[in-house]
Amino acid sequence: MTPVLDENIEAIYQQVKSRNPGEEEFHQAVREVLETLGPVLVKYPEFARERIIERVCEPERQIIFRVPWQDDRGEVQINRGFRVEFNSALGPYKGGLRFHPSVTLGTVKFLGFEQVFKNALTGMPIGGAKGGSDFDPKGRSDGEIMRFCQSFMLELYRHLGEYTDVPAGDIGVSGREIGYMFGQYKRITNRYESGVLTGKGIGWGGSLVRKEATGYGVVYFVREMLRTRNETLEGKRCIVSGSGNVAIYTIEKLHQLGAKVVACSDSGGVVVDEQGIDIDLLKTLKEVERRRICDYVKYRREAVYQPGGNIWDVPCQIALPSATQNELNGRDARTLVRNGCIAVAEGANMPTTPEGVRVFLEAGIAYGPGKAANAGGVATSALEMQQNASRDSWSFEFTEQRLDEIMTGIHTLVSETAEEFGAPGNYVLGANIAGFIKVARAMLALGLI
Ligand code: NDP
Ligand code: 2IT
Repeated sequence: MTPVLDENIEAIYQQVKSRNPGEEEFHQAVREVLETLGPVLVKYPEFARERIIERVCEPERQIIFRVPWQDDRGEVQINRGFRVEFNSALGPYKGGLRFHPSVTLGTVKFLGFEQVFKNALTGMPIGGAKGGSDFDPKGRSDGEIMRFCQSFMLELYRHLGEYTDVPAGDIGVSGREIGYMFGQYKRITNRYESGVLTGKGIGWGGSLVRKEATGYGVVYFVREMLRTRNETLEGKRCIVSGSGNVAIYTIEKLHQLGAKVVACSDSGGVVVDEQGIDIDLLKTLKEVERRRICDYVKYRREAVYQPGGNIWDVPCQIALPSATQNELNGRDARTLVRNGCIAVAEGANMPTTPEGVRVFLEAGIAYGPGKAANAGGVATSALEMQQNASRDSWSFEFTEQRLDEIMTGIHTLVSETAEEFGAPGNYVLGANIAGFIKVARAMLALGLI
């Protein structure tokens, strides 16, 4: 059953729905946060008086623009670009860019909304934003990707700046795309403003560990969740959905810490490798050769490819959804619980449907929502900004240590907040409330913004 909202909060939610028609993913993300905020308004009546929730649900600025570009055949293509600058109470807008044909304004708004609270949890001085385009990079040549990125930046640059708005990658955007966008920004502005984008390459302003950070951070978060239950990762059987940036480095760190990942996926199907996913092979296929996961079994005879398969049917102790939103539904959650899953941590943003979340919470398994569990990526982006601001670059070991401390700190903050608000072990409630309170306090202090 869908939980009932507190009366005042229900009215706010209804208003969000009617003001943002058709944006179901945004409604879903807002509702999930609002469901947990009732007790906060009781403890902090000034948040209600100053209408902080209503303000937090309204982006500070939404930018939609045309992105025309020419493909390799000389034909004109038109895509739509977005940047939703959601909240800058804690610092410059910060959040990734997603290039995927499914991207709509509602998608970018849900991601921007989540980003506000996630970024607050990191404790770093960053506000929340998200952007992207309905551009589909699949099958496009390097030249086409470059021309698209240049056209995208030709419009977006005017809204960016190291003190204003600092994008990074997300689905379909990694080091290559950040390079093309940074090059174009530099050319237009005639400024080598390193801190305007994060996820840059090593050697031209990027930070070591940024590429690995989201996945590594998720695993540190799982390690901490397990610690509260006197468990470790050693020998645990895991599955990781997706096979992109987040999935790859989640798998790598799980293996480093003694767990075994037996399955991963992409939008075409699932690979099951009972010997444990070969991370070097996966990296070569995905990062170097940009191929599909189905090719994995050509090199690992003992592995099996299931076209159109459902990864959540593969029995495991730990599940790490790391592909996209709403990829794990109520049925999948029940399957996982039935198969003995003890922990779930979200590398992706909002990968679990509301029904799936309820199944996990009711089953009492350790469930780390994306806002907390995948915050290591953006936290390390903030470390990249810090290095850029001081014209310094840190060692891998030092940066990874900082990431570990940040993730452990988020776990502590979220756990303590859940306890304080009477729901020990409920990381959803803890993350939403802890993130919200930080943003709300800053908004109050800054006057009516
Ligand atoms: P990538 O583009 O590197 O990889 C995305 C992976 O997810 C691919 O395997 C892709 O499969 C799969 N996927 C994407 N969309 C769909 C879809 N609609 N249906 C099924 N599978 C899909 O992206 P990232 O690894 O960077 O991002 C993955 C998730 O992690 C996203 O939710 C993102 O928001 C989140 N995230 C990313 C961070 C980062 O630093 N990159 C930080 C925090 C969260 P295919 O190739 O077949 O499309
Ligand atoms: O969802 C996310 O946190 C990201 N895609 C990373 C954002 C960032 O600015 O590093």
